Amino acid sequence: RLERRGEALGARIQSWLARADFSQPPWSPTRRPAHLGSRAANRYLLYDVNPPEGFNLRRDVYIRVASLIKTLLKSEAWVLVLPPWGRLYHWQSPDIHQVRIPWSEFFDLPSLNQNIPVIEYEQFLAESGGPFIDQVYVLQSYAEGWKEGTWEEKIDERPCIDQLMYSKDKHEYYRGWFWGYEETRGLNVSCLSVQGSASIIAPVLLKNTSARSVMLDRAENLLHDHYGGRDYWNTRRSMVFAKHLRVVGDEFRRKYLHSTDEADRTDYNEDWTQMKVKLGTAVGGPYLGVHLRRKDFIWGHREDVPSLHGAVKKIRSLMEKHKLKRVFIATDAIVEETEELKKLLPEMVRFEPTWEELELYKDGGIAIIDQWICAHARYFTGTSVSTFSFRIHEEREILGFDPRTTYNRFCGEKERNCEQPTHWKIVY
Ligand code: GFB
Repeated sequence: RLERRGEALGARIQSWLARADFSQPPWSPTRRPAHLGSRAANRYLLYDVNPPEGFNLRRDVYIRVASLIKTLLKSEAWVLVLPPWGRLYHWQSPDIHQVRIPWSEFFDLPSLNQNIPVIEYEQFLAESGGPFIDQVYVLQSYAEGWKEGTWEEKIDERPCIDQLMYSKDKHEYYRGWFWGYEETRGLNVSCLSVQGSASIIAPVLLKNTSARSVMLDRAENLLHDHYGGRDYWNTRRSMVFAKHLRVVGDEFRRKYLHSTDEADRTDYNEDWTQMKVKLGTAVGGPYLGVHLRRKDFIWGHREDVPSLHGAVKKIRSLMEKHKLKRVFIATDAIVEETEELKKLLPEMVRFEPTWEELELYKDGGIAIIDQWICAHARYFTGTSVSTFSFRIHEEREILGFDPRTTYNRFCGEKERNCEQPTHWKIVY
């Protein structure tokens, strides 16, 4: 049965790929900006993030690196190599192969390519001549820290502060994690102390090195160029979820939550550049969407998370206030906790994948399906400081929801005055 599902999905993906027009990617040499002339072939930018960071912070780091690529493209033809997904701390489902996952399993590649030129790692291997990365820069902060009150943007080649996560093999190549691709080797590794936004590193890449492939490790050390600005939102909009995951989420909405795009006024345009909805026009499905982060947040963010009883009390009051009979809950709670939740809130609805579905979509895909369903709710409440909830906020902005139905969170048990997060506005 699993094989048949796999084949069906494979066939669907093949048919989307067949329909997509890759003959002229927006960044192909023939479409290069005239001022770049017909200069040498692409240079490749690769990156990775601190291993303990989760899926949704990594999605934010992509936005920062995309902004750097846009800066580089003003001078040279660079391509971003998408870092394969895997070995994430939170992806703990047993017996499922969760390394070297290409981006196309979670995101729509043609959509990403409409914003910046991107390729999968396997394509990089095929077209760059083998598993070699010419230069690895490990980004770090400054050993001396920064003096309060004197923030300045700077970048300098410095001795590595922490022990390098790369070691030399007998051929003098650097070996490291490299997203689970054991055969990949680095030719050169050095450390850069950086304090500033992503594009601060552009002059180093353009002038200080002629390496054709450059990897930035610990790329989360780069800040956003213009957080919440036009480029930020263009990149964020281009991160369209893979269609097969959206289809599963939509089917679930229709079947269990009486929610369809027509009735909810959440029409989706496959081409994100054409999707221009006004905030406040989306109505959303007749259910309350909830993201209840548990696991490591219970001890890691003790002040911010409610008890299960506290959460259910809040959920009931929101359902009453907004006259909603249904509630969809996305949560990473352990089985014992979900059992207790079900007892306290028997009407709750969850997306509970079969083992086959989990194997097919993986933990990342299930997280996306949960986010997609929460994003379509008439009213949403999430968990304070969870990037999982933040990404739902953004998805709802893109769909055209009134921010008042979006930026809400559970309060911690001891919080007296639980202020909701500041509203983010789309700035063009
Ligand atoms: O995505 P993420 O970085 O969000 O990590 P936070 C949480 C991971 O847990 C998700 C799973 O990527 C999912 O794999 N998860 C959490 C869920 N909630 C749900 C849910 O409702 N449904 C499903 N299907 N999966 C970060 C941590 O967590 O918080 C960092 O990753 C750090 O290490 C930071 O601790 C403060 O932002 O919630």
